[in-house]
Amino acid sequence: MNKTPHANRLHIGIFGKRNAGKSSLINAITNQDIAVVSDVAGTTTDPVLKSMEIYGIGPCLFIDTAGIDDSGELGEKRVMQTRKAAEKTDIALVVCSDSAVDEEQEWIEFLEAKGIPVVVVLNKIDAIQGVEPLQAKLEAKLKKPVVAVSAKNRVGVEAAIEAIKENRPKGDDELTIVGHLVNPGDVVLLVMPQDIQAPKGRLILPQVQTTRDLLDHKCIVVSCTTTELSQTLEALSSAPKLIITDSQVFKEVYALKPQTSLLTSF
Ligand SMILES: Nc1nc2c(ncn2[C@@H]2O[C@H](COP(=O)(O)OP(=O)(O)OP(=O)(O)O)[C@@H](O)[C@H]2O)c(=O)[nH]1
Ligand SMILES: [Mg+2]
Repeated sequence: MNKTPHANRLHIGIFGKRNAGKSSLINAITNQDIAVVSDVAGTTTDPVLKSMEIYGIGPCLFIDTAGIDDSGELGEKRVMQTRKAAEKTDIALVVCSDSAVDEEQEWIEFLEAKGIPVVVVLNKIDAIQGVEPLQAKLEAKLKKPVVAVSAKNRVGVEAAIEAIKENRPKGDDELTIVGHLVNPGDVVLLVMPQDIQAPKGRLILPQVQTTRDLLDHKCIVVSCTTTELSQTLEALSSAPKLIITDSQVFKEVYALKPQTSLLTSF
């Protein structure tokens, strides 16, 4: 099991303030004392990775992180590291332990803006008076279901695992974006306008996911911007089987595309 490469594991990132019980929650979910737990705020400093097989989910990789509220020069560096960990996260667990969740709310927005599904956990319910009203209050504020757990007493852990299972991104088998349109060896051209609306320095998620999906289907993926379309078509020895582009430049691309090429949008 532990031979499963990192890339094929569901990467579960755990985020929350210092002392929220992030490391304890990993220990509770994995049923092992793998992460160091202590009542000293800032126990986990750098992201810590742990591979695990979870029944019903399969191979996972937990990413334990430093508190999102860490401060000072070193603290800020740790928060940067935590933000980097978010880049590798397939699904996030955001751990709260009381009613102050402004920072958690910001993180939920940050993660969701990256297309990362978020499961919110209210930890330490063994030490909270009136768990249900607090849970309801958090659900109303965060506009998301909140799973109540006690990592310490291993209560609610099954519900947290269930929430991960329900919210995780669909596996390759379930999620095929263009698989039904292509065959192995097909040349597929992605026309991606990198205009003012495109985010700086990266591609948007649908473009990345489509590329990945095509590569998984053994296609030959070629990409260009709208302005290089004619040049790109000339450079190819035959017309691409399929062209995928943004709906905003659909007309433009349609006018230039070889007759035999199919055209669709991201
Ligand atoms: N009562 C109670 N205490 C808990 C629970 N979970 C964690 N704790 C305690 O909270 C403290 C912090 O737990 P950690 O798991 O180290 O918290 P963390 O979020 O990883 O903290 P940092 O690594 O410092 O960011 C420890 O003293 C834990 O024993 C819980 O469910 N109930
Ligand atoms: Mg920790």
